[in-house]
Amino acid sequence: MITFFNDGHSAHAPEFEFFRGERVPCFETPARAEFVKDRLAARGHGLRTPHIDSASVLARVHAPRYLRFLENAWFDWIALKAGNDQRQPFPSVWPVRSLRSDLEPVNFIARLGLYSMDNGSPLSAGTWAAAKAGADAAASAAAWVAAATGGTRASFCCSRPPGHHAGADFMGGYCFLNNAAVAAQALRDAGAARVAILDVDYHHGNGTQSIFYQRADVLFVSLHGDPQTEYPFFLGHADETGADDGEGFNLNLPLPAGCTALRWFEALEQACLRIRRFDGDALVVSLGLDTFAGDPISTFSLQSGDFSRLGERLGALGLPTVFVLEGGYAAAALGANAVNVIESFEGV
Ligand code: SP5
Ligand code: ZN
Repeated sequence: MITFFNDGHSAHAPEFEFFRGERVPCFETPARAEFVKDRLAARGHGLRTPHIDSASVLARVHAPRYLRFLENAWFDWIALKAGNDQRQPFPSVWPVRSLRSDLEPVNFIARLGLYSMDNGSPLSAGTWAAAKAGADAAASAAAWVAAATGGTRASFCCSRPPGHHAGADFMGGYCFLNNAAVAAQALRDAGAARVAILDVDYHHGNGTQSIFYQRADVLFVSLHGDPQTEYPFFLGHADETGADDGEGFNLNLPLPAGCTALRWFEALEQACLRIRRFDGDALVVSLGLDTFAGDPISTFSLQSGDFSRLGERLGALGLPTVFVLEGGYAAAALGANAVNVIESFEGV
């Protein structure tokens, strides 16, 4: 499968995040993308350099003031104090209920809180560059599929940082720019009247859901750990079905933490039935691989062979498809698991 690889990904390399009150090494590492790249190369999949500037699509998916903040965030941070280039900023205050989010404070950490849903999305010097290059990779993968003439094309956006927790105006869950939303919007702009998004990451894709919640032209379907116990906790319940024009175009299939692969595939079947009924022109798959049994922060139990079964089922939908890499933190297994999906999709 043609893969658009974000060569700029390694510019985003924060050192640590917080876990149980302690600083721990980041789970979302540059090595993740390199493991996938190595496996793709070993299996003979063509790697392409992204060639599309996603700026105009980004402006349709994200709020202008958030994009401005993110692009300048590291510069603003290091300008604050000598030595900040050796420190990571984290938010410490958030505009929850009754606080104002219409005004952008001057204080940098306050602005970081305004534009964050958690303290789990560490920034580094190259975060904007890496995230923007990732959005370019998503737009490029979408353009490749949109340009298909006869036959069904598919492409893979192999990038990090991931994107599905990022909303129109906030970062979260290691995500800054919503690559799956960029791919879906790019497909729409290229002429697809209706696009389905299937999110199979362990965590609910709250950012993607919220971006398209009021729209009927983009269906969002997600299977994920039940938000009652699993991150992102505050979205992803079954009663979230869409609003306004988008009513009926959002389907969440939360699953209990620790559930079996059998149960997961039953939910996948429900998801596929909904996607088939939607009858869209293209599919975007938010391909999180943290449903893997060996994942260090998740509780599902898919084995490497199950990712082949996933790819096969998605291939049977017969839709032009853009795969977008999301989570998955058992880094050394990521290559085999990702390649199992895309090869089985193509019937290899
Ligand atoms: C894209 C993506 O997969 N983002 C996930 C963000 C999850 N951040 C919260 C991590 C909480 C880790 N809890 C670990 C429990 C281990 N026993
Ligand atoms: Zn995840």
